[in-house]
Amino acid sequence: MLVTPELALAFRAEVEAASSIIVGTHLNPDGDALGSALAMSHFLDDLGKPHQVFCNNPAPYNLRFLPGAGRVQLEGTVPPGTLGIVLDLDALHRLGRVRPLFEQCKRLIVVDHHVPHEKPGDLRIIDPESPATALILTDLLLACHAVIRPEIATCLLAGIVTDTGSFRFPNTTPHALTRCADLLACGGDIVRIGEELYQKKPLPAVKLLGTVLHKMRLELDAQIGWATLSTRDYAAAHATEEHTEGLVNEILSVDSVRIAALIREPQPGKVRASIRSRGEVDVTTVARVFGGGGHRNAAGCTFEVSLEEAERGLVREMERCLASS
Ligand SMILES: [Mn+2]
Repeated sequence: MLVTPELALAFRAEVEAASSIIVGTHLNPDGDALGSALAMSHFLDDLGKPHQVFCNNPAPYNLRFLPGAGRVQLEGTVPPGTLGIVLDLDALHRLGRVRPLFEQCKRLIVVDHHVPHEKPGDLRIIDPESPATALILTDLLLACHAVIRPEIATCLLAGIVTDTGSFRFPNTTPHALTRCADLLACGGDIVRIGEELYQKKPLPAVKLLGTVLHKMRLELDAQIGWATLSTRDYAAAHATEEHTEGLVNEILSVDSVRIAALIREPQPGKVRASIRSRGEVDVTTVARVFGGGGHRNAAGCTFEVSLEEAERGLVREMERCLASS
């Protein structure tokens, strides 16, 4: 395990010595990012340490239930001599617009589980093997003999649940499950987490899903699936771009489909595509043709052409990608 007593002591000493602290995480925060930042905030509360929480974006819809989600500030000022603590972040540019605040800090602590590219920070608590930053933080807080209140437990649990895909991803380790059991024992609200993250959507998102399923097209023995969403479709569902989240996975859930795409124009002239694949099929090759990128099984790109033209081009490249894999 990464968090040694020495590391916990060093962390504790940095925090004790600081007269003011700011906590931050990456832009467009997910459950691990926000859960970790808010758990840290509650921990600092318990130490009586004045602090502020900064992020490029406010808590997204599905994370607003996290205890303390309303604390997130989009801007502010930093007193001289401040200690910065950033979580779930491997490079400072991922702080977005709040980056200058953390660059003004006298000292910087980084708690993260990404493979480090840049190596910012004076004290780095990094474990690329760990499934979630929230898991590293759980170990750290326990090593600091912190009292894990139910609010803290819920934030940490939400982080681990999110980054392990609800314990479905290969990164679900025995240690992660053991710590989740500990967090449950501390009063972590796993029922609420399940409800808020996976069983609740705003009405426009559900309506948009209906449109996607209705408009879905399949080709090559239903190995390629896609749908387009026009500006008019968004308007009819009273939806915006954020309601698109996860919809492409519904197309990929068709058992025969090996490549899925959702091509959309939420606002006139703003055409984007999300591309997903199963197994060995590498969709970065598709995204790159249009100047985009991503990972083997999840990529994206933007277009300067009409929705119809983008659709034609993308389908052609998906066919090519499937033929070559
Ligand atoms: Mn994470």
